[in-house]
Amino acid sequence: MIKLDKSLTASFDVDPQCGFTPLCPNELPIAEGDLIADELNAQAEFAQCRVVSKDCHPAEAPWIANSPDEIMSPVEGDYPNLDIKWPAHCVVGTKGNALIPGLPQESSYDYVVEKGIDPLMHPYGACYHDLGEREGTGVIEWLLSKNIITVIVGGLATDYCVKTTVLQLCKAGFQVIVNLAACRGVDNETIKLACKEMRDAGVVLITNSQELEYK
Ligand code: VGL
Repeated sequence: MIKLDKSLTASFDVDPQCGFTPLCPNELPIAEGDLIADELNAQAEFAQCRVVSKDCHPAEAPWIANSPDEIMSPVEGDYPNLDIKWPAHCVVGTKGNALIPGLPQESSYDYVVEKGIDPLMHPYGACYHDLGEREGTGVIEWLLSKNIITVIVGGLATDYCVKTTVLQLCKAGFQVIVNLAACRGVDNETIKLACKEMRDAGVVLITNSQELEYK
């Protein structure tokens, strides 16, 4: 069991958006991505505040794959803030951008991170707008202003945006707990690697929120 002081703990929902679920099969559907809301809500019970990040992408960008064979191929040209191509997803104003069913209204969150609107950047982590981690989104500063020590993280996808956000939070000095029942990932092999990378960085991985208790 992990004992948490609620007044020092935040809950962080990383990109829990329809565009990463089977509800939007033409975007980046992650198996069971739409089934994490209950665990995200459960982990939030242990936190004094709740943050959500959202991919807020434009409909057109150099990183958008125009055909299935382009997916995950490198982005050509001199774009330091774009790495590989993905199908269009989570476009602002579309269903893919919406939070998955079962979560609170966006306006009920204490802090909302919107990332990825600049077509020349495709960030994974929620703490920086760019892959070079120079331009902060403000969430680290906001968490510090709330005296947060521990952050419980869940969301989509374990092996991309969750992993990157978690490592950024670690680097910023927070104690990070990843709730695996509140996460789903793209690929089993990269999920395994992501878990190892997070553990090596000092992150505590839990199976589900029942491993949490109040101090
Ligand atoms: C994500 C791949 C591409 C994620 C975002 O949210 O994990 N993965 N864009």
